[in-house]
Order: sequence, then C-alpha cells, then structure tokens
Amino acid sequence: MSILEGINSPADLRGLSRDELRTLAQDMRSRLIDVCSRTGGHIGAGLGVVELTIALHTVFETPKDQLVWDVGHQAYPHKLLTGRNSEMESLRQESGLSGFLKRTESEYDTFGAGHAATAISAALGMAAGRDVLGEQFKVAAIIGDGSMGSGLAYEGLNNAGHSDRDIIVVLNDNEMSIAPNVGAMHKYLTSIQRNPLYNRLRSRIGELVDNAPAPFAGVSTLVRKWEESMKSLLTPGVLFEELGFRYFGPIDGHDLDALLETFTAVRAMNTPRLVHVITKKGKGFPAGDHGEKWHALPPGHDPATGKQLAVSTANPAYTTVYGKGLAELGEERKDIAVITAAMPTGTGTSPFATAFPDRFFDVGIAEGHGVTFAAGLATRGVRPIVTIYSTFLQRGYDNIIHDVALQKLPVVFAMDRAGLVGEDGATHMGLYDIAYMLSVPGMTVAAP
Ligand SMILES: Cc1ncc(C[n+]2csc(CCOP(=O)(O)OP(=O)(O)O)c2C)c(N)n1
Repeated sequence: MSILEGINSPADLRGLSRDELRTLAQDMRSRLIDVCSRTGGHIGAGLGVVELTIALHTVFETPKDQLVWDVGHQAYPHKLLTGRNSEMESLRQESGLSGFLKRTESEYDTFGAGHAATAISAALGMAAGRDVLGEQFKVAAIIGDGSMGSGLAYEGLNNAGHSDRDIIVVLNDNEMSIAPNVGAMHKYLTSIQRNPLYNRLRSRIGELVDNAPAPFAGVSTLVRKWEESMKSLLTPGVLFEELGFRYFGPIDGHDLDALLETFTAVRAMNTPRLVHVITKKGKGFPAGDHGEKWHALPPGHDPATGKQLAVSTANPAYTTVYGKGLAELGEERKDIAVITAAMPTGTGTSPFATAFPDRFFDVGIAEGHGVTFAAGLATRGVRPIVTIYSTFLQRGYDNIIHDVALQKLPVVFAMDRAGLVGEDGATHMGLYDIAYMLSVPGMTVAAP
C-alpha cells in the first residue's frame, strides 16, 4: 500500500516522518498525472502545490483551521489528502468530484471557488466571524501571483492588513497566470524573488541585536530604526509590510522542511502575515515543467507527453474560427483593439496579439478594469473588442453599465464559453449573459 492510500484525512499526515512526507509527495504527483490522463483537468497548478498542500494540512489543524484556496483549480492535491482520493476518477464528471472547490463536497472546502481572487476577502470574513463569536482557530488564504494582480485581491489585502486580525495569506508565486503573468505586481514579485538579501540581512540583524552584550544592548532601538530606513533600500519595495502584513519569504515551495518550519512559526503568531512561496507550475510532469502547456489538459491524453490520444476530426472550435476572423479584421481595420483578461490562448486572441502587438492588451485577471480601459479607448476613437469568457465578464457588470452603456461608448463584447460548459461545472457556466446583457440600456445582443 502506498503512503497516499493510507491517508484518509489530514490527521493521518501528522504522524508521518519527513521522509514519509517526501514519499507521499511523489505518490501524489504520480496519482495526479495518472488520473488526469483519463479525466482531464487543471493538472499544472496542482502539481506545483503538492508540497505546499502537504505542509499546510500537516501544520494547520484542518478542518478546524480554515484553509481558503483561491480559484480552486490547484485543489486536486487538497482533495487527495481530504478523503477524496478514491473518488478522483469521477473528477469533472456528472455527479462526480468538482474540478474546483465546493462547500457541499467536503467540510475541508471552506469556501466555494472557480473565479479568481476571492480568497483573501473570504478568509478575512471568516477571521472576523471567528472573532465576533469568540472562537479559536486559524485562517489561511492561499492565492496565486496571477490572482494577486486582481483588484479584488488588493481590496482584501488593504482591508486585512491594518485590521490586526489573526489572518495568514500564502502567496503561491509560480510567475504564471494561465499564460505568463503580466503587470506591475508581477514585476514586483519577481524582483523580491531575485533579491532575498533584505530578509537574510534582517534576520542576521535581529540575531546580533538580541544577543548583544550588555554595554551594547542600548543600540537595539537605534539599529531597529536603521533597519526600518534600510528596508526600502534593500528590497525593491515593501508593499506587503506597508499594507500591514508581516512578510516572510521568499521560500522554496518544494522544500518540505522549509515549508513545515515556516508555517509552524507563522501559525503561532496572531497578526496579519504573508508567506511568499515560490513554486513551479506543472512540477514533475514527465514532459517537463511547462507551466502554460500543462495548465489544463483534455481527457484521454498521454500521461508522458500530455498529447491528446484521439485527435478530434470534427469542425474547428468556435474559438479558433473567432481568433482567425479577429486577426483578419485587424488587418482591414486599423482602429480595432483587442482586450483580454489573462486569457490570450483560451479566448483565441493570440493570433491578433502576434500580428498587432500594439493594439492588443492583456490586462491580467482584471475583467472590470479591462471593460473600463476599453471604454477609455473608445473615447479616443479606437474600437475595442473585449474578449472575455461569459462567466468572468460577470465581474465587470457595473463597468459595462456605468462606463460603457451610460456613456454610449461603442465597445464590442465577444463572450466566449456561453451556455453550458460541462466539465468545469457551475462556477464556469455562461448561463447569465443573455439576461444580463439584454437588460443593459443600448446593448445589442447577437448570438451565432
Ligand atoms: C475572475 C476570473 N478570471 C479568469 C479566470 C481564469 N483563470 C483560471 S486560473 C487563472 C490563472 C490564475 O493564476 P494564479 O492565481 O497565479 O494561479 P496558478 O494557476 O498560477 O496556480 C485564470 C486566469 C478565473 N478563474 N477567474
């Protein structure tokens, strides 16, 4: 029996040795690669957080402590450790396990998810609820670097940072959204990764000051002040600390010892703290750690190469036809610009992006911003085509009404994945678009 087969709940992890936990990580990767080759699914994100998931469920007293995973597409390892290993073959099928998080599926799924960037807000609500009712447990939100560029994540951080609540944010930084990540937050995180000097220096200074012999003990306040002023010099920024979080990192997210030790120390504290963990999306996939390629794979693929076994001979996908048409239109009309929210491949806009990079805008996971940005373009005579999945455009609804419709600005919304979407389940259904678009003043709705 493999170690994984002996895990019925996270409580079983807590008696394992470090070596057994490392073997468990290998078991989990093999199981995910094998099962996803039949079911398909979001394998890349899960492979990247195997050690992180083990460490969190070992150190935190789940299910009493609340782990709040953002998006939920990285939760397959969490499912493996929370009593759902034997049901994994039913992943993403009718009446089977959800490909995302679902409160009705398990008490370990503390918050339903499928859309990005809700975790910090939900976790803060849980922490506040705990405090209102005088309860004792820990709350940790786990969010990716792509989702951290989303406005909602920033709103959560801003609200949590100076709240003095006992809350932990784990930033899972793999430098990828679905596609390579974009934007200033991404650049900021990369610069922290490349410059861990400040953190090393800070702990050295701490040791020196704390252990200083009696005649020098008085220098401690002075040194701390100096440390404070050096902070901004030694790091490229102190965004999280300035937002009220104690920052820990960057930590190698595949080093179980480092993760277990850090989370043990961090769990014991009780003010807002952020742990910055560096992981590799798709880690351990036999054909290499190609983050974007292994973000999601279809059912029936070769587990060694990721290639689909039976290639469909059906008509080309809508998305492909749309992408080709868009690129042709871009040639004809120099006033057209295309906006995507972190999904150039999924929305079929990559050919346009390659042909007309100056008129293509990937705004990151920021649908609302993308809509208002398009409205701004339209005020200058540019014709924006906002290409966003039906379900994710829901995030931009007020922007559609307030920034586009009321100002009578000519913006085209090309909504992909409308209607029933199948395997991705309820969070990804494009069920509301006809209703929500038809009720907007001045909107013309057409469906092919
Ligand atoms: C509001 C919203 N927009 C777009 C998506 C599509 N989407 C799913 S995962 C993902 C990338 C998330 O990146 P990150 O948070 O870094 O997590 P990683 O995949 O790297 O683990 C995107 C854009 C989504 N789920 N929700």
